[in-house]
Amino acid sequence: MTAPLKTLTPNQKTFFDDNGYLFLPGLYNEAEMEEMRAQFHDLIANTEGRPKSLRYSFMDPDPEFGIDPYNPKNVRGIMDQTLANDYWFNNFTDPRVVNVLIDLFGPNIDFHNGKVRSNPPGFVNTQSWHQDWPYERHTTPDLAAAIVYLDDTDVDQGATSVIPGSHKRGEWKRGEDSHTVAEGEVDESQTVTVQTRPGDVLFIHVQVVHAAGHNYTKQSRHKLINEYKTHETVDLWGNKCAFAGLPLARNGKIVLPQI
Ligand SMILES: O=C(O)CCC(=O)C(=O)O
Repeated sequence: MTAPLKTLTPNQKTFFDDNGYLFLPGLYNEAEMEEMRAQFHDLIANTEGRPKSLRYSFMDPDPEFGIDPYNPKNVRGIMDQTLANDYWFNNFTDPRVVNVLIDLFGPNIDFHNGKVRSNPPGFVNTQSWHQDWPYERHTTPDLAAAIVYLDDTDVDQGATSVIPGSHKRGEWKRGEDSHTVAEGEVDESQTVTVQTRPGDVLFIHVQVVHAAGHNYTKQSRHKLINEYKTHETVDLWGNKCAFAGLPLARNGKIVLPQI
């Protein structure tokens, strides 16, 4: 007998199974986003004195687009933002997100890793269409990323695009020596760009083909990407990221309290 869904509707679950992604608008409300954006600003503006394994990357300012004061150092990414403080610990262990993962994959959920992808003004995405799978192989593809949007995104404004149903083909042909999908494999007419508002969350299956967009605006755009896996699937990549394998749900129940 299948377990009753904890938070998703049957249609949402079927949509994810069929398409490999699920868009949940407004998972975080306005007040929560005000706090998240304030915490995030602190994270990207005050980069000194952080745990060493929290790794920042920066983009050279684009003279045409300038710098958004919200992202004064032009941060373009962070690995293991989960280590920054209790707020960010609570963020990746949020039961609302973990319950979605239970509905999508089953009762036993572990953490995989957390990162920030920022698109400063003038950001050009050079990583083409890809599946996350070749970057993080496991015994079975039972992983998904939850992408939390801190800003409005749209075409050429940092939006993420996906190819619905592409996870059903398993691993796609890759370019030589590359983790990204081989040229000519993607039919652009099949792609969907997900427009977002702050507080929206996009769940993407580890084998769904997707791509980040460019940001040809003067506003910096920011995404948190926390990834989750079933307890049963075993890491073959050698995941050394913070909190890798941390148990989050067992037998359909959240096991970690919020701090
Ligand atoms: O930044 C995005 O919109 C998507 C990020 C992405 O493609 C990835 O981290 O694999």
